[in-house]
Amino acid sequence: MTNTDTHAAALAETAAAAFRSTFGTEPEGLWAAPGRVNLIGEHTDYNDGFVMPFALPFYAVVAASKADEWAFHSTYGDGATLGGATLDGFDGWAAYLAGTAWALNESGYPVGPTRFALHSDVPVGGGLSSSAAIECAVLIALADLYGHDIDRAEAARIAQKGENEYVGAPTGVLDQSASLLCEAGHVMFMDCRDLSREQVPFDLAAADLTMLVIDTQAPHRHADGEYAARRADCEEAARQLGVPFLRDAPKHAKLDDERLNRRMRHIITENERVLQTAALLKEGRTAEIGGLLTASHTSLRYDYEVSSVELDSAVDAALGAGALGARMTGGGFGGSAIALVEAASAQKVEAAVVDAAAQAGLPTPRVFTARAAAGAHRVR
Ligand code: GAF
Repeated sequence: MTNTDTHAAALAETAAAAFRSTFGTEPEGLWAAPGRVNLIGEHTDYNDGFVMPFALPFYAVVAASKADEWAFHSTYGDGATLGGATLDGFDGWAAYLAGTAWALNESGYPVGPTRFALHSDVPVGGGLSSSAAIECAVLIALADLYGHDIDRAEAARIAQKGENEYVGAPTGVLDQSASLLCEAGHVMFMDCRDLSREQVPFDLAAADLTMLVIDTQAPHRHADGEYAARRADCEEAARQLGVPFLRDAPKHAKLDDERLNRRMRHIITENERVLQTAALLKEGRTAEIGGLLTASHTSLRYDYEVSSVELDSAVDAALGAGALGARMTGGGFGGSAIALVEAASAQKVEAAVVDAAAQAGLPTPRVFTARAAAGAHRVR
């Protein structure tokens, strides 16, 4: 299986056309980076724990050329082209581009003014990593244009630095690693302590299985503040235990504070579930991971408290209609859920999820079938 994608190539031609009409010249190259689903291992990344994402065939693509000034054009939003002599002061979507260039400079990989046209079909706000996809497309474009050969794991840390320090979102390294390091047809088991990883074959069709992605279409609510609060809880729990990260907490650790105890329990049990999921997949026992996915959701819902009424509706309806397992994926507070289903019951599960949302007066979810796609790559 090659690490290229015809869909990414088609999207990249749209970025190239936008580049030509905005700047009046051909771009020097086209680069693509995907969104992701995290199969399991949620909120473990900033606890030095385990994650298991795969790339989705939705991509952020950039057409880019070296230039005299920075210039950022996007096919979404108001169609404006933003830019200037320096990288200071960008916000909204442009901050993901400027912040990545800033982080490269800060990390000892100097890059100069560049023109970009950005196009993306990663659903914005869907919890499928639309921002990291932009960062990673920009990062590999700048590395190529300015002649830097950067190890992909280090590149993920650099993209994360841009998001943490320029954009100001205190996220972990899951999304950037997924976008840069995942391979087509595989799910990636990764240890966030050292970014060591293993590509595990993930051929659902061969097992007569389907994975549905259910984008609840619900806006993220309080996502930024609550995410930071969960991080702070984990740091406080680790401090009280006297360990560097909750990854290091003993299995039966107990804290007096009831809330911190629940946060800690989620991280400890979630790391175990990732290890169990990886072991089952490596033995070809894919259908048996369903219970672990559902247990992950229960833990995120009650112990970690990052689910939402829309995500719970989707998960409950999927399980009620016979899904083998279902859970929210990504940061939570809206966004997307996944459901592992026998291929023959995919339509029934999809109908049940849509029906449950309608009954509860929730937005109509967008449901599609996941495929483990190629990670970030140069298109031409
Ligand atoms: C978001 C963050 F960006 C990731 O770093 C990760 O913490 C995830 O939420 C939860 O697993 O996607």
